[in-house]
Amino acid sequence: MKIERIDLYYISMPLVSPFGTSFGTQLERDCLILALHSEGLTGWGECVATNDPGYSYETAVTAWHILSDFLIPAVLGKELDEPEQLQGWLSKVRGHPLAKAALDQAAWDVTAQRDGLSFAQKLAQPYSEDPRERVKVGVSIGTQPSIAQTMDVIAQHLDEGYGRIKLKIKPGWDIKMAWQARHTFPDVPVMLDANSAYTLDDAIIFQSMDELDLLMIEQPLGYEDIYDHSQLRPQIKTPLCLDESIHSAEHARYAIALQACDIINIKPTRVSGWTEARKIHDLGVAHGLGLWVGGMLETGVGRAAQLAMASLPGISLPGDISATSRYYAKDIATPFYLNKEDSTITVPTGPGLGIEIDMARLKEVTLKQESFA
Ligand code: OSB
Ligand code: MG
Repeated sequence: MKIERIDLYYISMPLVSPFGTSFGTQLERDCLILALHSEGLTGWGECVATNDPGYSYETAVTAWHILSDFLIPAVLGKELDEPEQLQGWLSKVRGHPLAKAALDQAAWDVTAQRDGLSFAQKLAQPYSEDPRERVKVGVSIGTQPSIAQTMDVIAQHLDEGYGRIKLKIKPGWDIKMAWQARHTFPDVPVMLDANSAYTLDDAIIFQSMDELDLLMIEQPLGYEDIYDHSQLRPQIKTPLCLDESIHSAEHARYAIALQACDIINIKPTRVSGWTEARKIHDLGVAHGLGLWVGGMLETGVGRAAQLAMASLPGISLPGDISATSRYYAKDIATPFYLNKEDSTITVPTGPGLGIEIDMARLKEVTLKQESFA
């Protein structure tokens, strides 16, 4: 499939409510949407780099620069047979995994469409098991103005049908809030995400949460750290999950060698895309790690590809893949709904991502558009 043309959209969408983390609070979300055209088909990708470099060094603006000046020129005109070829063409660019992942997603989508397969079916081809039809999901809840309000927000999401709650923590907003959540909702699976807000000296904070029977604590320490996590892990009972510091299958291998984590949050977008994410999936399965699929407030374009990843057989824990209405009143693609009875979302079965793009809505939220041919 010759890569004939790529369209890049810089979009900004209002969030239904502010999303607060240890690195800041977001009221609207910027990201890039990419359309890859080949032989009458269009593959879509979402670059989750956003307004600020709080989660990752990449922003929507740096990703625009890296994509338009380096990554897109490296792939335009190339013959794409299988999506696994793509990373080789991008390898002269160091880092910038979020920018690379947008192209990677579009390459998986367009080749899956050509093959008459869903994104999930194409990803699952090496495995003997079929991809799951529905995947378990939970909801990620940002920091709130008070503990009482946090309990209200949890109750509201439980009422909507979410069966797993993730709470963002930061220094000063941790033990009391987690204790209250555990005692208000004793039977609900609860996990915490620190987004790198602590150091090893804070081990006592995590030890004091040992008795809360938390599902896991996600990325308590440095955003590039693996070693200190390996030092913290034997000091606490709560399973330890890495997010930010795993950028590739190599990093996953280091984390496994150092016994730095029990669980990996696989965000394909954080590791340059689905080809690399699948390698991490396979390593995690081989070493008995817990695995789940994280999110970055994706639109339906990104959500569809997260769902495909979460449908793979080794994914063992609920993903951060909430329904469209969790973040957006009006999305740019077919909305996803929660199956209330089992806290799942149904994986699309149509060719590729299996979603319709609402082009009128996409244009409405686009701040800048450019085509490369
Ligand atoms: O650390 O998992 C994270 C959102 C933005 C940046 C980082 C993270 C998150 C989330 C939300 O936790 C996940 C989602 O619902 O998409
Ligand atoms: Mg996280």
